[in-house]
Amino acid sequence: MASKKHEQIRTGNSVTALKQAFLDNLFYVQARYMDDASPGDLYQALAYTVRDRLLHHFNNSAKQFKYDAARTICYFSAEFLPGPHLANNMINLGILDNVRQMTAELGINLDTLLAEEPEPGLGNGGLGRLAACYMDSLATLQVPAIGYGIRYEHGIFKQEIRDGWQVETTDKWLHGGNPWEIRRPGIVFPIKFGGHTEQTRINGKFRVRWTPDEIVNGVAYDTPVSGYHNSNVNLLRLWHSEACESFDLQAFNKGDYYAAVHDKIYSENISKVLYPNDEPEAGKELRLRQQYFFASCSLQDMIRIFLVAPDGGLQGFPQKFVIQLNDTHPAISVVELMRLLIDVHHLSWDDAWEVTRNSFCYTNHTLLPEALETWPVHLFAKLLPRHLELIYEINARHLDEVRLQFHGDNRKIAALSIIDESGKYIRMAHIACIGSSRINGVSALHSQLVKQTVLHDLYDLWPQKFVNVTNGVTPRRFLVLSNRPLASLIKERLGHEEWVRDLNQLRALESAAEDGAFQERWRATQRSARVRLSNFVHENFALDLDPDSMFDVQVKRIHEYKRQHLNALHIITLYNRIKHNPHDDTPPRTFIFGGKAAPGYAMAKLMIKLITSIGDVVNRDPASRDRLRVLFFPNFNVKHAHSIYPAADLSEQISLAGMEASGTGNMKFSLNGALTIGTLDGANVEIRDEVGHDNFFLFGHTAEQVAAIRNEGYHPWEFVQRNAELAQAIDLIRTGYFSHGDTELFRPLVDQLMGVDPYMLCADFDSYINCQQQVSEAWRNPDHWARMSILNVARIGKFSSDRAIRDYCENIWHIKPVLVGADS
Ligand code: 26Q
Repeated sequence: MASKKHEQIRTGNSVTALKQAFLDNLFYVQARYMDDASPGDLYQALAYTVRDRLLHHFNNSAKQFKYDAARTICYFSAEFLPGPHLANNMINLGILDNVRQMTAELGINLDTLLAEEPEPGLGNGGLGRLAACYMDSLATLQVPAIGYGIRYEHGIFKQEIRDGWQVETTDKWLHGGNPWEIRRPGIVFPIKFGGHTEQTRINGKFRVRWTPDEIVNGVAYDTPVSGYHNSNVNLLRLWHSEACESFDLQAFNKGDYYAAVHDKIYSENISKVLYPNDEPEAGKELRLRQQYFFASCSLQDMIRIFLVAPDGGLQGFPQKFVIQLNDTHPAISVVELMRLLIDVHHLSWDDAWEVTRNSFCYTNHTLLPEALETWPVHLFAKLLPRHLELIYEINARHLDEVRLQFHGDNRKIAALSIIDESGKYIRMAHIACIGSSRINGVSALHSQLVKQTVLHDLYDLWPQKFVNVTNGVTPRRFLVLSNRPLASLIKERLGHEEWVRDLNQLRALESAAEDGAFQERWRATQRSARVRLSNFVHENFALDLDPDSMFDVQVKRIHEYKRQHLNALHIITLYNRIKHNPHDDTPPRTFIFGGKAAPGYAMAKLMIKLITSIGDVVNRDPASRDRLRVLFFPNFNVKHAHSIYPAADLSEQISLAGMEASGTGNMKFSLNGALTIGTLDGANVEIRDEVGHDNFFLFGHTAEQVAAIRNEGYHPWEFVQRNAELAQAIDLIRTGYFSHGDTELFRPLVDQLMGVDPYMLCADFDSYINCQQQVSEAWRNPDHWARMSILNVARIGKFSSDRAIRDYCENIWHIKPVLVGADS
């Protein structure tokens, strides 16, 4: 270890030490002096400066977890959406103020520099962001954890809006270099694909040998994950696929140089790009390769770590590790662990199964039956022949157990089989459930519905396996980092910052809800966030927003079930009212939408076009332009989320009840003081119970009513006939008012609404519009609104990801914190 004095300069936290370290990094890493450095160089230099301050903690944590033989949670997720690292790490290290001073002294604007950081968009939305919030909380709660996933070279596509349509461009987040990752060339595992299996006998023992026709290497890239104001730094380990040299040498030796190059390119494809969700079947083979690739790398890595310990008999594996499967994307891990234990480490079937069953837990994130993953049997036969054999064996033993319990019930047996009724598909959720000791949904309502619907038969078989863990979000990123003015106001009022680590302490704000002077400051803070966002919008999208209007925001992936088009129908209704009655005095509103549509999801893309087209008319029409503004904010991502949530007054959480598993945006809005208009769906139910029914705008049919209406037969046009405003709004779209007279453009959308309306917009329209009317009435009374807003923040503590992680630790993982000392 370097001398103490050297360390003080290299990693000290005083302004002087930070400045020296920053200038050193600027020169020795970027080879730049201050006067020839670009903003990108300055960003890199600061990122390395901050990273240097994490590295001792990072290594100390690893060492301590090893010595303590600490039980570790391994979070397996095909997606992680951590957002920009720099500001978050500075907050966690407690050096933000000193860094701000240091950069100011050098004449650098820290915010410009922060804006340089590209974000790792290694996820689609909620599920990936949840994984990142959980990594944050695990480190903050000092729980030993490894996040395992894929280092996609291209994350979620970048969204541009051209002529009102979504256009996708490739994300190049690694282009300028990634200062947060550490490549580990020594941590590399071979991953096999294809080929055939043979049964052999070795020393009289029955063995299976899998001879692949392709091998790819997985190389580890490590990113430190810091905890808030402590010395624990956990590990996010992402796998990069590379060609396996010995394999392309075979081709090379045959003199086939081009075949070798082809193999290289082909192997490196695996971690090339993240798949958007809601994609149709096509191109799925690569997706299965990705899933197996990261599952196998991660399990081999865990076994390596486990076997380093002297008494590491693999039967003890579940005492050291617990694996959480983030949806079914990593579910192949169940089969892969069986293969590694039996074929490579020679455990008996029963021992291997005992280890496997006790190692895994599974989180379900969806109720949509079409979103449950299945893979064609023939694809498995081609890509993972050994796994197919193991699946048949696991299934045979499983069905024997089922037969005993549901004696003679053939429907049950068919429903519980890993192989679907046609015999052609493998059901990944079945594998996940059979291989796991606990299965959880992500909100109280969702966990209930999981048991009643998608996993009903599995619940009947093992009711004790099913639990709920309501999702949560990290207050570090979604309040402290992104809404400093509000965080400061809270700190001032409460006289401490303990709430950052213990969000229930926000309860103490309740007494401030009635305090007129405090309400005034609260409102000023919220207005300042609207001003900041308006400035950004003015500069970037050449649109002027009125920061004194109500900011009504819906940001999330674009999907029919999330019903952005219901929001659009409301805007049209307000517009029609203004057109019919110029004296209409509805308070001015700014409607902000954001979110990506899957590239292959035509209806979602048309919804974007509808919103931008409504904006084109409403923002231009002199009758409406001072009262209604519509913005589609392009490329909604974590970075943009930082400035959008704080500026929101109203949070739109309007999915059809029974469709949204939890939602996490709903929590982020409320944490920033927005009021919610929402259905009884996902975690909305619990948010409303926590913040108080009077402080939440509820509308719409319940999940139970939705099911009943479906049963009786739903006829959307009956609702249209009964509601003149709905008929008018739909008619305006249909007759081309928003499409320059083109009556074809939005036809698919209109036909869907009038014909099937699978997400029951027509049934909920009336209740939604009435509820929006109440929102407008409440907005007229600023004191009343501020009071509700303060109470929302005061009572949102439950939705911290710290609480969620505590739930997992206590009820599912049985893991305790391990405190890493500052100088250990
Ligand atoms: C599957 C197969 C092939 C390609 C892509 C996918 C895929 C990828 C991502 C399927 C689904 C996802 C992501 C799902 C997701 O984000 N679900 C959300 O999870 C949140 C966290 O629990 C919940 O709050 C949301 O309600 C839920 O929609």
